Amino acid sequence: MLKKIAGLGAAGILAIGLAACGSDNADSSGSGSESVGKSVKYKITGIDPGAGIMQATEEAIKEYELDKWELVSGSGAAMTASLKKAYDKKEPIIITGWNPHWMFSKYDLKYLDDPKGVYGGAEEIHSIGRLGLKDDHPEAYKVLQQFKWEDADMGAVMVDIQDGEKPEVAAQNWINENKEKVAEWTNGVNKVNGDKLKLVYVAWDSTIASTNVMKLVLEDLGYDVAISQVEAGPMWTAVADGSADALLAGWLPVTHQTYAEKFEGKYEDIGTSMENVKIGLTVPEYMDIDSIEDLKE
Ligand code: PBE
Repeated sequence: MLKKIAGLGAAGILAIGLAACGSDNADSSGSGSESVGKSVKYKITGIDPGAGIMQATEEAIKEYELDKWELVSGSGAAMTASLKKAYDKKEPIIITGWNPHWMFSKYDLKYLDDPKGVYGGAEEIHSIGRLGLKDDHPEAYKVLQQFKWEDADMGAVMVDIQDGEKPEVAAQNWINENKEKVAEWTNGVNKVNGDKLKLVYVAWDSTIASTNVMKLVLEDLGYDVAISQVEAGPMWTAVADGSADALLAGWLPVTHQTYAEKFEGKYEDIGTSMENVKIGLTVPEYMDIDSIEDLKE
């Protein structure tokens, strides 16, 4: 397959293109005689419209002047299905990726460099509670404050679910294998007697993992926990208006900045459950581009 063509004149490109690929000079690696943009029809495959990474990507399209490009929304599941389809055929694809995510262990992927810093740097995942949660449910509040784990922990739950396990079973498996970690979260926490709690979450694979684990940990302490799946905006709204007790996927400072600012003063930032998480445009390693700036060509 035709690889790098830098340095060749137009006639040379055409000749090689014809020789290598017949009359069809589409290059499936997203490089070579065709621009990356053309090879993916100027489409970035995104997720649900309310996700912070979608807002950041719209911003990136503006900042990098990717005038011909379009961000296509869908869902996390639809995006990973498209990724699998492209990857199996070594076709080019550009997606909105984040860590932790099982896709990085399943596929060889890379983030595109973001020299303008649109996607922020090292993000953190915050646990966000409604006002008054500390007074009403001090034991749950303390667990959320002590809740800290790492990429590999969440990754293990995600991979288990991806391999076909039910989320609550995958969560229980992780808890069984990580009793010391859970003991740190529940250190000094007293049992309760059936107090009701409601966690809201979005169907992002990472958040499905954390929410299912926390549900089981709180239930083990005697809480009666409901988890409710919503969109990103409604997730923040529910905590801000008190109709839910907490959310575990507050990605800050950049990813959910808009929500955090919109609801400032109406929620409590309880603590950070994970550091060094990341969002960004993501492509398979086999694609011959490295930077968002390469999308301009
Ligand atoms: N994510 C996963 C979310 C936060 C958690 C990166 C897809 C977002 O973009 O809002």
